[in-house]
Amino acid sequence: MTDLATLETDLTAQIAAAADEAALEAVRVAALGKKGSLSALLATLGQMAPEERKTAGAAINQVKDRVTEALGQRREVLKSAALDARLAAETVDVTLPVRESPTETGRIHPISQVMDELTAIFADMGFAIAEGPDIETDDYNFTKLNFPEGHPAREMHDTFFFNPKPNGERMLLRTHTSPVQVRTMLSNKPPIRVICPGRTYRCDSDQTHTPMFHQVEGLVIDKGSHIGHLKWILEEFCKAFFEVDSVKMRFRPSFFPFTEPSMEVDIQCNRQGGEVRFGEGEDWLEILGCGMVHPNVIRNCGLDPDIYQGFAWGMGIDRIAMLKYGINDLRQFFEADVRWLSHYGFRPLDLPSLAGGLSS
Ligand code: 2NL
Repeated sequence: MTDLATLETDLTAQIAAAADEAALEAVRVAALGKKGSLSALLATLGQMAPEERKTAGAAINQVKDRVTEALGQRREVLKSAALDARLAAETVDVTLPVRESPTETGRIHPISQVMDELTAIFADMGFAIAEGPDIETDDYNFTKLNFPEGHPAREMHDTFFFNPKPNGERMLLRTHTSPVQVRTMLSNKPPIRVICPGRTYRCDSDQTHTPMFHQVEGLVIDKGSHIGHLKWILEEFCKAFFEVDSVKMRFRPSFFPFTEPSMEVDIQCNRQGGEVRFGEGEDWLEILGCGMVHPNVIRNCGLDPDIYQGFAWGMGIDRIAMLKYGINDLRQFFEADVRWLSHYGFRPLDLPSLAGGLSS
């Protein structure tokens, strides 16, 4: 065999053996590139006699054409194999379900839900919502609320105090949300109708107490407000909150330094069968404390108690959330367990409203 025929056989074999486009390109460069084997043969034509050059030139060019043709065919085969491999590797199963979005999987904590329910109910009755700082002065948390200096009621609140300032003033974590109402009275003119939901703190921790808990308090100050208004508001609230047509309520005498008279309120319920049902039954359940605002408190907050009367109430949000949603362990509220939350939590786009149903 001539050198040319050997070269053609070699190149044809190399083309057939090229496993991918990069390998094939290397074969092409080695044959037809500037320094390639076929190019080198073509370069020898210059030194040949004219007759010899004619036949050799034609023969080399025919080989070059066949090699070029074989390269082209092999390139097409490799290209379509590469595409097949990519299509197989990159398949997507379009029948797989789409992953749920956070608006579907996220849950609202029952305490947030109950706060939203409370605010919807009272906003509907014309109440404003007020908030204030968690860190308060002794004056706003106790003194203005008619807790005498050194009175045992101050000790009963199990207060978290901060270290005293150089001037002797002691800041504290508010033990109730009442300082928010104090601030409201100091900065607003009556008539006042506010509710104040928020975090409160007492140094107490057991089965039924956590050092941080949630309260909502309400305050009405006006010229003719009386206990009848208070009873009506609380009744309307209980019916709306527990989603029943009627509730029986019982007002028992009690004591708070900031109200006179003071009362504790029970609602009638049925505890048979493990769960609590409202609007029926023979049992009583304490849900809140209330009373007429003490004249000293009205005076301490810059108003004349001979002109203005008011009433106020307060309740524990954690407790009423447990009652309404059948949660039996207070501490689970604060354990941040997503499994617990996915069971007891609420869907984020189902906002409580009186028209749409509070908890549906
Ligand atoms: C309870 C009882 C109550 C108030 C809170 C209040 C606030 C001001 C003036 C007068 Cl500024 N009163 N708040 C009144 C009565 C009861 O809470 O058992 N809370 C969990």
